[in-house]
Amino acid sequence: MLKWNNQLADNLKWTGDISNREQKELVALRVAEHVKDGQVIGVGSGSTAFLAIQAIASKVKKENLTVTAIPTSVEVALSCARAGISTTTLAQTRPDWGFDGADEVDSEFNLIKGRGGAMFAEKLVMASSPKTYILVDESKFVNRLGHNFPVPVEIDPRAIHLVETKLQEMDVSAVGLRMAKHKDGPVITEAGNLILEVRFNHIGLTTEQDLNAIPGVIENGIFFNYPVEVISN
Ligand code: ABF
Repeated sequence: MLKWNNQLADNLKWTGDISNREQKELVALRVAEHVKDGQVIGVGSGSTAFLAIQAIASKVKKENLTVTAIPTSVEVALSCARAGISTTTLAQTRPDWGFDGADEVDSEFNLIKGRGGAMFAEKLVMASSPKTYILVDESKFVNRLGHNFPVPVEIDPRAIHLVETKLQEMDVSAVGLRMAKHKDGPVITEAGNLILEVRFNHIGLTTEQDLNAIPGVIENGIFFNYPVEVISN
């Protein structure tokens, strides 16, 4: 179990801008209402999930509850530890339920996720949970997946040419390599992989599985037909 007992923790806070913060804080409070004593909760990434961790931590403290988190990234594990929530792993147990953010949500509650590059762990945790609350502000709703965001595809670096070639056989309009903020190198995931950003002309029923069938693809950011309940405002 990761325990945070270092003074540096006082400097740990969300460093990026949080867009639509007020709306996100409201959905964060709503997901905290679902927390019960003794539960194991899958914890997603992103700014909305970060705000939900704060809301849950405050409820846990106020009501003297015990909850355990299964975090979807090192950053999330640190946020949980900082908030006083202990963590475990999927290798040890499964979540009673989970929560996460999303980049796009369509009318059937299919999702695009992975702007933070953690979609592999996010999908593992979601697939292990009977239910995941998806916390979104209204800007995330789209008529069709792929409207605003490309699909992130995590690949083993050795497969970059193979995956690029295979993608050309799919209904794809553009492929790029996700670069670090200052464009001085590619983004490297926690597992040491690269992320391709793929624009599809159409995302259909089988696109998620078709992508994962390419050798070298670890996971992608399409979440089709998962047991989710959307919380928005
Ligand atoms: C994670 O955080 C990602 O899958 C998604 O890309 C992002 C959403 O972030 P935010 O809540 O900051 O909009 O859930």
